Amino acid sequence: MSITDVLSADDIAAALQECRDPDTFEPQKFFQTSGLAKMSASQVKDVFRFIDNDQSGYLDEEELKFFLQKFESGARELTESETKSLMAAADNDGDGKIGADEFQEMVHS
Ligand SMILES: [Ca+2]
Ligand SMILES: [Ca+2]
Repeated sequence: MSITDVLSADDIAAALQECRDPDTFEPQKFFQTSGLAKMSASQVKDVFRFIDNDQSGYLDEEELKFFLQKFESGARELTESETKSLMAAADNDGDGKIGADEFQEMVHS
């Protein structure tokens, strides 16, 4: 799939603009502005599978680093502290990776 199949290109551009500078990425703000927060649980899980580069069923820190680039290939990488706080925001069971359910709960929290 292409991310613009499920999200508006304008909304993605606006969400990326808000976190253009390093260490300004705020997960909830991004999910709101991009429109992700308004999507159904099953749509959010489609997006999860799209972000899960190696199709492992989990997002690890290496994949989270490239989170923004899954929305727009020219976007920046997340910094180490942004990657860690995104992981912490979703990783409810503390296993160091984000499953589809954890991702969906974070988006809709
Ligand atoms: Ca993975
Ligand atoms: Ca987890």
